[in-house]
Amino acid sequence: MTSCPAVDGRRLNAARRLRFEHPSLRFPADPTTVRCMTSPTEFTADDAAYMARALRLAERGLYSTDPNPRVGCVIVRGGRIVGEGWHRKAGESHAEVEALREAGGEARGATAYVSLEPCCHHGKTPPCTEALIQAGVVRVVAAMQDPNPRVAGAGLKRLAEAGVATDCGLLEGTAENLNLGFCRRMRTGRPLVRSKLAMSLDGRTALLSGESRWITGPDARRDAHRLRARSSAIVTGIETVLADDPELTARLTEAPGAIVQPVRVVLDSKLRLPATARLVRNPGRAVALTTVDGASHNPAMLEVHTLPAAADGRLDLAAVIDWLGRSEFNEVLVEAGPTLNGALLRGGWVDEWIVYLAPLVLGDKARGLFHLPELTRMADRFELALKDLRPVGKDLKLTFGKP
Ligand code: AOF
Ligand code: ZN
Repeated sequence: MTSCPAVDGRRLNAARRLRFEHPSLRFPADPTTVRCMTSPTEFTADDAAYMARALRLAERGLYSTDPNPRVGCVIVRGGRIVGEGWHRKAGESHAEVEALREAGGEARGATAYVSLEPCCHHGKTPPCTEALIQAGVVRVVAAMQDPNPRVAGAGLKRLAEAGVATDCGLLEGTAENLNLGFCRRMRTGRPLVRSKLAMSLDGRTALLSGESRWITGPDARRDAHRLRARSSAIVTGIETVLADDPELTARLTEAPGAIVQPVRVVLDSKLRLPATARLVRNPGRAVALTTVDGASHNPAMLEVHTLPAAADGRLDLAAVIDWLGRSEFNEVLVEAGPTLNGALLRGGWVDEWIVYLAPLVLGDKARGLFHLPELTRMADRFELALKDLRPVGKDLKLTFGKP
């Protein structure tokens, strides 16, 4: 695999001008993980516009493709779009197949723009490479290589061997950002982990009583539901469940398509999760991760997985993150209290900290975001890097990542 060669300034600018803006796509891609295969290509402004369209189509699968990536495809012949498609749901047709279906006979001699390298393996569906070759497509432009080891360049290779011209790396960063979690899992076996927090102007998250609801306004809460909807799983701690009894479902009125509800995962080392908890009673999958023997301590017949304990008796977070990856979760959202967030910060397990800052003051008795009792010296402080900042209604949304 060779690294992606830089596109020259003029062509890159055309691509940049056409880069669409979407709040979920602003997080910069990790440049060390962006790869493509082919040599520099004369990408034109038209190429960039069609790829931008393919990326927009891909985005329609934001809430529904799990564990698959979001992928869009545009088929163009004679300067005209003859077919469009996107991947809606795992097990259903891939973006290319959808677009080819719409293009019909007009795919012969056409160029296909795909936001991810076409697959060449038999998964739940047959390989897209063969569908493109059979349809008579003469050129395939991919935004990025598929990080799935079963594809990883072999899709473009297969196309090239069949005489199809292939190019890769157009709007690559945007494509990568759309599937950061999928890419992370394919490359490392672990998911992308986000933690969502809400705090007052004085950095407090809840009153001492534990009362923490409604710190932020309706816009921020709607935004948080979007975060839930795009996540494969929501992770919380047993203390939060016992205190707040959250539902942990994604409730959105403006979703572009169906929402595949995230799996609710409770870190519950002693298996105290009551069968009456709302996140258990509600439809959909709920899982307790515990350190005790799940079979003998499980009168409520919950889905329980037993994982190793850390030295402090709580769940070993490395084992938890590995389990989340093995469960094919791409994006994991943590919605938890200061204890779990403190442990996650301490261990460096979170990739994105999303903090909604509400313009209110909760006072000295209220709790902070992170429980880190061992932190007493300035030298031991944790530092984060601000990645994004925007108002959401009356609140401010801050996104932090690793420095
Ligand atoms: C594409 N186009 O639209 C998508 C691709 O089990 P399957 O058959 O659905 O295959 C899933 C894998 O295919 C997934 O892990 C990723 O590598 C690729 N996804 N590929 O050509 C698409 N969604
Ligand atoms: Zn495919």
